Amino acid sequence: MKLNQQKKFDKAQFKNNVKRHLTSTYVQTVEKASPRAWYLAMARALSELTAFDLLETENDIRIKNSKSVNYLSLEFLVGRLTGNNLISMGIYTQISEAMEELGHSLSDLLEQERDPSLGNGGLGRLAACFMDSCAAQEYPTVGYGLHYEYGLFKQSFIDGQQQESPDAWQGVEGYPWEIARPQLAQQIGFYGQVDIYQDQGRERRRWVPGMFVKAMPWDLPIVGYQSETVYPLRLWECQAIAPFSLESFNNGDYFDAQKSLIDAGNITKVLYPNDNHEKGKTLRLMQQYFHSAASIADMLRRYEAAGHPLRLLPDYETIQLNDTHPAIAIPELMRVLVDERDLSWDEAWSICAKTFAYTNHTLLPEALETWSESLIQRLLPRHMEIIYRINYQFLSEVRQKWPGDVGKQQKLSIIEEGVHRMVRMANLCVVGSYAVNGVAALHTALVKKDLFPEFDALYPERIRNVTNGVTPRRWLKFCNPGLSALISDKIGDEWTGELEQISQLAVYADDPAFQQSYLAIKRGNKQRLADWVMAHLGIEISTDAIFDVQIKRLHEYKRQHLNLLHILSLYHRLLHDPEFDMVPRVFFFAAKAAPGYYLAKEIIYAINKIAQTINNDERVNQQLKVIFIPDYRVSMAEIIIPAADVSEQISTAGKEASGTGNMKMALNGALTVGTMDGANVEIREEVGDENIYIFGLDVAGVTALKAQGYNPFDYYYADPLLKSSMELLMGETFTPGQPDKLRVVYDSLLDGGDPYLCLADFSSYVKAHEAIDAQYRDQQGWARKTILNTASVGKFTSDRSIRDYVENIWHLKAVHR
Ligand code: 26Q
Repeated sequence: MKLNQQKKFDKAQFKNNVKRHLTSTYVQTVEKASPRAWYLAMARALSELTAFDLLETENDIRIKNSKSVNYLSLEFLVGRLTGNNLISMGIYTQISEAMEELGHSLSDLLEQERDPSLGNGGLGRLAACFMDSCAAQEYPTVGYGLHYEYGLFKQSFIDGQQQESPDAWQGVEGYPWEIARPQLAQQIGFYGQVDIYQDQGRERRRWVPGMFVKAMPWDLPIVGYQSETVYPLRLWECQAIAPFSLESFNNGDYFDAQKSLIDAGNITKVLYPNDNHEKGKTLRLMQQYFHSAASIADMLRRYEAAGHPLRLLPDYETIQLNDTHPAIAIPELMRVLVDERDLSWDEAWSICAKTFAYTNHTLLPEALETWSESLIQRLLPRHMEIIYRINYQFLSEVRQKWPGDVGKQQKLSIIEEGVHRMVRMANLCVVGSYAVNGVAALHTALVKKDLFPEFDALYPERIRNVTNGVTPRRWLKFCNPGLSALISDKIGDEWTGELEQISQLAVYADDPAFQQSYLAIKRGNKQRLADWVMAHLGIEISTDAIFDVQIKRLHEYKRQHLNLLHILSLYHRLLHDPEFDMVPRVFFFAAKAAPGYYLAKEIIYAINKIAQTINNDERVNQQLKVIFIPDYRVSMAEIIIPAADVSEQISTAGKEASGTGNMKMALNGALTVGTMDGANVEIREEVGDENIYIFGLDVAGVTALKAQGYNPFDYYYADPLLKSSMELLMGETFTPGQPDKLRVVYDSLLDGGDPYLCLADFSSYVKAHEAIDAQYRDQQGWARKTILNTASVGKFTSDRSIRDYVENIWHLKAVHR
């Protein structure tokens, strides 16, 4: 790998470029420019440097003649680009000097960048880590996503209740890293009808859309770590084709003409804020089709320009579907091949079925996407016909495999029968893909056993595992410079490109000097977080406390309310048990709730009210504090994760597909308290049972308990600590003057049946935390465990995940520039 940027970097010229952007792009004088303007000018100048390599990569004839992956995702939660791209380009120090000479501190300027909030959570962040790893290892890649005007909402609190406000992430000045590609714009149709016509004696079909919009691409440069490779993350923005339709304008239908304008602007206006929940709105399906159609058209444009015949498409292009959100790409590619490129159905299907691969990210039934047949029929009439035909052929395969078994046909059919017929997008994906993967070993096993057992029988090799990973560049090197330097000092810096090397640290786990350095760095990171909390929330916390962290979207299955019950149990014991002694703890939460998810919002409210009371209760607040960090986002994670002592991964077994925060925190030396769920299972395998706190029911235990009939009251009455903790939720302890305001949470756990088994796992969870408390008192033993966590999680680099995709699914080769 080369360090080309470093070689060709010309500091004087760069400084001139920054000043040029400052004055001509952002129209501010060098003397009076704000820090934000300096950041913008700097980022623009850097973006220019990468644009050159982006074009070079794009035009590289070796890439045109190699196989590429097209990563289709409705979300890419990339995080701030500037700091990371500087590290990848290898010019962090040079730029820091250059900006210093211009009178600015680089780290201050980096704080000016807003997070591009183009994703909800895990799935979107995974896509971003994957782009980083593809670029670092130079596997030809194009990421395709949407250019939302408003990303995920910003979160604030009024009296503890979540408030949402729109996040115009680009700012008024525009986002300096993006590059407009108007030459690559596409036209996308909606609605209309299907025409049947004769062509040389053959009956053919053609979709005549009733409305068109323009898909305008914006490229974000994904810079390969220490390489000259820059791949595009191509984000489509929806625009109206023309200011308005002249014809309807002339007819006097001025308002109708404006309507197309308004509709078009709406399609990429805002990211849907649901996480692990589907809500079938027309506009969401329009987003999905808009994204798929533009991406398929762009892929074919590149492919055809390279001059290869269509029948060889699967040898040169593979399309990875990030969950079912881009599933409509399957019938779209069929439509283009059959209707527009004149291939026979069978030729087209044999191409399609070797091109698509699908990643499943959830087993939750409420998150599996279905769309009403009548909606698809209206919006995309030709696609509906194609789906019927795919299903017809598929069901004949099912009949061959299980003759006479109508039940199997009903269960596997892409169309769900009923009063309202629905299209099952997951079934469409499994039928239309050559590979289907789960995202952690346990998850994949459950996909085979519970979600798609018949598909697994019908297509035995199709379902496989690729365990998720995270990029060590952002999630260690960049966010934890102290620890990174310490590691590199001991084992060199190869680990940034090859995280498996980090296992060499294990020999230092018992070395007292190394332990001291390691703990000192952790304390420094905790101080950085404590300073943030003081500056932004005005709450004082001590770095002597254990920093206990749960940061993820708010969802019942993730059980933030189990964490809360544990906190209530500590509060109860501190107040009522004079013998009780605990190491001071600060519990950190950060979580956004989908705006329509009532119980999730009530849980946030409960955490906030409990935090307020406890933090102000002089009797306990030297030992116990609760901090809810508002507006969780990638840049906030970069501050919290390096400061974590304890990582809460406490979902009901079988519900969390993988988790990736668990990997980031273990890498940064936090000890996991977790269930046998998702990737926790593999983290335990790697770090060893002594270095992780596993508690609660496993999948078999959950299944057995549910089968026997779970009654939360059994646990409630049998465990006095649980009962006392729960009872704190009643009355007005945390909501003075407003009794029973937290009752919704209490009720969900008792009358509501506690669907995620919080009460069943409570006592085992409390015990795990007692063990953590005891271990923390022995700092040497703690240091050993935390060092061994860092040293043992090399497997969870996204570089390894991508190599797994390459070897087992994509079958493509790196092209080194
Ligand atoms: C669907 C339909 C309509 C609107 C929105 C959605 C939607 C959006 C986002 C549905 C689901 C998501 C996101 C899911 C997600 O983030 N899943 C997580 O994926 C991670 C990466 O594989 C895993 O680590 C997590 O376990 C999984 O929950």
